[in-house]
Amino acid sequence: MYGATVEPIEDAQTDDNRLREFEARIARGEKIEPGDWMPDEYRRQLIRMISQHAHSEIVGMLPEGTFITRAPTLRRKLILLAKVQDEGGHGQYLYHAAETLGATREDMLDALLSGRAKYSSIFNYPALSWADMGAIGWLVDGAAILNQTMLAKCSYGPYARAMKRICAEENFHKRQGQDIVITLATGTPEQKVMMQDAINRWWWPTLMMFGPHDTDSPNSAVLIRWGIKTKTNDELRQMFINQTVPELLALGLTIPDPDLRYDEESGNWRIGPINWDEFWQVVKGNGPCNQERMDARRRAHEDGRWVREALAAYAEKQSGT
Ligand code: FAQ
Repeated sequence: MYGATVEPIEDAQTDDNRLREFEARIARGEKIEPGDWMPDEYRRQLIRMISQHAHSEIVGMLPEGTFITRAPTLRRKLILLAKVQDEGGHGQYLYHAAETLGATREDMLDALLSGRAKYSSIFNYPALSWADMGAIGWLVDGAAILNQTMLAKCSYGPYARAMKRICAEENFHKRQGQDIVITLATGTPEQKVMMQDAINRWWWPTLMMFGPHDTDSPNSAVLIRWGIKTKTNDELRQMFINQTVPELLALGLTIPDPDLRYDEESGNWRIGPINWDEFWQVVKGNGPCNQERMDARRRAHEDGRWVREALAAYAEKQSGT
């Protein structure tokens, strides 16, 4: 009875001390590693974010994957094939990073395939023409790079290290997107129309990718406190807008936003209102391609069943059990 009242107080004191030391380590810029003590909420937030990120990479293979057989030249086909394959690799690094926190691959995949897990809203939009490969590479990978360059400095070692490697590859992805956009925007009148149409369709969904405004972002405060995020959703979105708008305008393309204006005083490009109803509909599963994306992932998982079973049987045989 006596022990039962004393122990929780000691535990609470120990946890307070551990939390102080944990936060001091983050303040010193040290990385937190898998075996280190960490608050349960830090672990939960990281598993949530890293697994969503992994799912996004895997589902993100689908919009561009549909164009591998329709690339206009062999060279373009090889580049696109390599890019889509890279995204699959990114998913693997990220699932591994989440596993270091105790998440299992089976649980994460089950959450995705049963529709419980979130993945980036952007991949629920269709790729309709070859110009979309340019728009995805420049806009979507460009947005992902800004977010991931921040995450490469995050406090959790395995996530930060995965991000370093991923960012190097994403830079190549963005360049191939820019190359397609420049080719089409400076090509025939039909190519310019096709390119503009793709920018018109991908612009707003890309801005939504950064997540809700800071005032509506419940996770940001704790992520920033513990050095997982070092910039807010709105800060990164503004960086992306400032970087991308002048580059697209310089190519003679337009931005599908009648309210877009340059604010001399702050040096920022200001945009019109984002359609958050559309964003939440997509996040809730009602976007243009949510059903199609999930069907494709479930089919791929089923098709791969024999490989998983063969590997498990081989491992069992090797271990002699
Ligand atoms: N889509 O409180 P916040 C790529 C959810 S990788 C769907 O602001 P947080 C590479 C959010 O989960 C792209 N859901 O959330 C590539 C939360 O719900 P929850 C993916 C979204 O975590 C390129 C709720 O809204 N990148 O593109 C979205 O602080 C080309 C409230 O939001 C990452 O995952 C969204 N866009 O900030 C691949 C990076 N935004 O979980 C192929 C890592 C928000 O509480 C081709 N993740 N939600 O139920 C992050 O940096 C953050 O999680 C944010 C959201 C910034 C996405």
